[in-house]
Amino acid sequence: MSATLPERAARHGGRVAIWSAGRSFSYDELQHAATQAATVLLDGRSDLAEERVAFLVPPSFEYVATQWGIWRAGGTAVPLPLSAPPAELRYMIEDADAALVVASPELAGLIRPIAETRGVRLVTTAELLAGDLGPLPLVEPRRRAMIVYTSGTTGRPKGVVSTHAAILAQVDALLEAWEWSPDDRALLVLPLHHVHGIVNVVCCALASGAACEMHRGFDAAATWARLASGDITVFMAVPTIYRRLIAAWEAEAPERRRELSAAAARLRLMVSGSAALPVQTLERWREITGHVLLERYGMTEIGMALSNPLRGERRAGSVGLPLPRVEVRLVDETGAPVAHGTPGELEVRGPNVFLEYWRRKDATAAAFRDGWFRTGDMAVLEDGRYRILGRTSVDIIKTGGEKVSALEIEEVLRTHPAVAECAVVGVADPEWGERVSAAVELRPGAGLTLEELASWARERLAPWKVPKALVVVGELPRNAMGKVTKPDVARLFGVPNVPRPSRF
Ligand code: MLC
Ligand code: AMP
Repeated sequence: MSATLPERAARHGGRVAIWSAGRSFSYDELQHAATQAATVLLDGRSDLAEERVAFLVPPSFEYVATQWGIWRAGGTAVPLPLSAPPAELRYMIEDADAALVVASPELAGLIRPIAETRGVRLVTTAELLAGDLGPLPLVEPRRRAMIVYTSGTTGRPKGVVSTHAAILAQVDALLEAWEWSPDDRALLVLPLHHVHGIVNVVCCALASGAACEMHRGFDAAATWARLASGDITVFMAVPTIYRRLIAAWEAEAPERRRELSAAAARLRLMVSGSAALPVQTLERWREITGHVLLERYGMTEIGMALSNPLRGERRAGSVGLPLPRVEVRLVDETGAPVAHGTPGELEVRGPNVFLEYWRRKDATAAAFRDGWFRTGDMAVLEDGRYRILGRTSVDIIKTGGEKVSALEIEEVLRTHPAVAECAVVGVADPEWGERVSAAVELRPGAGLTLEELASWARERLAPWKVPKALVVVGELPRNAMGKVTKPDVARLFGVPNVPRPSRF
């Protein structure tokens, strides 16, 4: 088995690897560009020896050339979210202890002050891809390959470290289960700071010799145009995106609708994940395209774990069965397996599981029980298929496929001069799944509107963490111990909180 993805893809040669910015790039061109990038990153050294290289590059040929360049040079790739404000970028660069920062030329200005204060080298993708070709190190599969930041119940986002072997295990499970082939052409509209876009779409396409068409972000009209082109065979998205595609289809004239539906029906595979797919969305999509969306379940720490079948019955509301070589179990609070039909916490084991939270030994230790990774998701096995019931923690919110920590947002909101105390909850929402909502107690004499709070928060937090609703209260609801009761906070927004199972 090859050590890293670029080595695995070496045999695809002259085939098209990437469509980006209106042109195609072959696997050979990608390998060449990655070798150039690696040589520039190495700057005369023989091996980056897992040094972290943070990169801020939109989805494009340059993104993959940078990622592969980092891997070929023996470094650890740290993809940064494009729309995060400088404060968050700085946090990730510092936490990862990045020794190098790469940015596309148009984004370099944003990140230069951070690189300068940290005294690290900043290289643009233009510089990376203008270099010579030098000798490259041999990279063992067990070495660290990537750090993806993820929010948790404790403090600031943590870096999830995956090895080359874990990434390829995640890829291989999907290649097998979803029957990827060199004839596939995947459409990427997802961001490339998460495993959904990075692993499931880009790495899978490139490991199988398929082509990946990369868009800078999601746009409903542009996506429909490409789905209608007949070129695309594989599409993956979060439920919020399917909802927007449905709305765009419904806004079309009847004849155009028929064209779009007929073209979409010809795709080989359409997948939904990263958040629960509402049954109404699944049903409507089936009416429009004939596709029963293949819903699967995953997490940054493990890649994908459960999936409905490619062939055979896809059950609405279910996430199917374990992927090849992935083991799962449901346990009670003591770690004892629960009976069929009884809810339990989902635990995962297998070659797909991450190595560690970056420089957080305690958090890593706490995330495992007897060698099993504790997902923090509750699930139940019903009629031989798994169904996800919700999180064990009320403080984890999923909005538009982005996981956010209520506690992290609260910590930031508490530094607002008008805020005395606050509580953040996820409120069920048809568009976003859950909507980040803040209840605040104000300081004496202070006033605060949602617009004021949101524009202040936008400078400090990624857009998906910015509250979309605000209520000002005299006092937050608390229990007898003085602890804020989140279900009561959610009720302040007039909509019941998404039903969550009690811990057990
Ligand atoms: C953007 N906004 C969001 C948001 N994304 N708010 C809440 N939740 C989100 N996810 C903000 C915008 O900044 C903007 O703020 C307002 O909401 C509306 O913006 P928009 O232009 O309509 O949003 P858009 O940029 O189109 O983004 C929506 C989206 C995007 C759904 C396309 O969020 C997205 O790509 N989500 C997918 C994330 C993903 O890949 N997750 C996978 C995680 S891995 P304002 O203030 O300007 O109005 C994982 C494991 C697994 O979960 O199983 O896959
Ligand atoms: P992340 O930590 O951003 O990787 O998000 C992973 C989380 O997304 C999981 O722990 C689940 O809570 C949620 N998730 C992913 N896929 C699904 C799904 N199909 N149904 C319900 N929740 C999901």
